[in-house]
Amino acid sequence: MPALLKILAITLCAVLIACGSSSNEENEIPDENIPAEDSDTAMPDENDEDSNPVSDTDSAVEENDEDENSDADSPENDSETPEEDSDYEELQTGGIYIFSDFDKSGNAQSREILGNGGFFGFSIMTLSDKYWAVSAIHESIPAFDWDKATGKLYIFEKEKKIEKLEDAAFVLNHPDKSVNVGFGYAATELCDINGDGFDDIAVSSHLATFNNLSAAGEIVVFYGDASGWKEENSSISRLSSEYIQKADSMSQSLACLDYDGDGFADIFAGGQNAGPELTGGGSQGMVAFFKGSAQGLSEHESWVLLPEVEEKGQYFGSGMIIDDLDGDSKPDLAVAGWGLRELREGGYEHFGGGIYIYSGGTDWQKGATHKIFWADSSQFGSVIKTVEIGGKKYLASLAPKDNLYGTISFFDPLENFEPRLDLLFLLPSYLYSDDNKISDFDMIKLSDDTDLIIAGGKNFGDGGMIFCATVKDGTISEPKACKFQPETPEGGFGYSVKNIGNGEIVVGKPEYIHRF
Ligand SMILES: [Ca+2]
Ligand SMILES: [Ca+2]
Ligand SMILES: [Ca+2]
Repeated sequence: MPALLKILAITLCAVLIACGSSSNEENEIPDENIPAEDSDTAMPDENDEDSNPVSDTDSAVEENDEDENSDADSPENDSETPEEDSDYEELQTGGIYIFSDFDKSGNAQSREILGNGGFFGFSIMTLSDKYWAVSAIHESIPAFDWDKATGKLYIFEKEKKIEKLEDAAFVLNHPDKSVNVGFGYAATELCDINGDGFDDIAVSSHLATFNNLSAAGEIVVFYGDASGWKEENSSISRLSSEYIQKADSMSQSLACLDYDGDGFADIFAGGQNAGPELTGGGSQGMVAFFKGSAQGLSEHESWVLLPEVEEKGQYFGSGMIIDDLDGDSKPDLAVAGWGLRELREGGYEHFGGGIYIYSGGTDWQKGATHKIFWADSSQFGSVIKTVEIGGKKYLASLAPKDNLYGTISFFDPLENFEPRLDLLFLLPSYLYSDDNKISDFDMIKLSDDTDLIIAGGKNFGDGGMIFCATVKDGTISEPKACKFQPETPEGGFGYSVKNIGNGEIVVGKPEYIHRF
């Protein structure tokens, strides 16, 4: 371990946005890595002058930096970091746990992989049948130098037993080495955007600045060739001057599909603060369509999708899925907005968040074919996924402010997206303080008649926790702490949860601080 590595213990919040900036929205933002639309400084607030990572690790991790005027990113400040105990070093490595070999009763083997800083484990995604990926959205070159945090995306092969970071097949950076752009917050599955027969990948940089527009966001596309992906073979796309604004957060959600059928995969990108400026300020959130061609992804959007209700604070585009939900072999689009309003007679009565579904085979620009809403103010749609229960596909959604700790609900595409209320994932109410919220979830098949739901949150317990419930023959068990998790989870364990599609569940602990 190089001797000069700095000790860093900063919350995700402190690093990636100006958390202290106040928002006038009735809802607080569930994802601390998205800028508030009305924030003056949507750019990341570097470092944390007040935290003392060496003397009190726990409180340093818990602590939020409310001080927007901190200039702690200066070299002078960096060198002031106290080394009170020379016997060990602490590094905010981040990390993941990989759980494998699930048996019928829900036991599993585990292995831990530490990152190289920058909140490794923040996002976990599948890219194809062959690849999956983990982002460290604030990793730097060199490592642990927060002034040079370009973010990294680690791409792993599913067939390989991953034991360490160096097992990555590819490691990608922002091609311009732009710092603090949220690189790797999301990525598309592999698809061929320029039609050359090699898979390409679109990666978000939703906090990227364009001109003076901080956190406007941009899409980075890496074009594959016979040797894979590299920064030299990439392009950047962003919203045109018609739409681009500060804090759009464009590309926080991404999906690819050859929508117009010309043989070149196209990209759908969402930004929860994007969209035309409304009377009185703010935007609805927006999804933008970027066209693929032999030259690569178009620089600007061709058209956009907006929600029906013209009100700000709907965060349309905060999440997105393209998948054949209803099994008719045509891809469907699901767009979530965690403040989405429902249009009802007599006014906007409902603003709990929602999901718009655009069915395959219809013109998506004409509007959604189905809309799903949930409890008022529940921030429904904060995370959406497709899952399988008993071999049948469901659309699943997290509502972090529903009940005490959040709920996960399941919707049947073959029944008009009606909820399966009998499968609602709801934690028992007596366990934790009510600032603990589920932040992510996924499912894995244990046997032909049993599936396991796994949901996590970084604030449960002392360092995060994951909870498990089985669904057996259509009946859900009471959720309990998963028995295969570490005895004393640390570092925001459970912040991200992903079934990577090879029989393994990967759980992130992006805030983890390792003691050497
Ligand atoms: Ca290609
Ligand atoms: Ca196309
Ligand atoms: Ca379909």
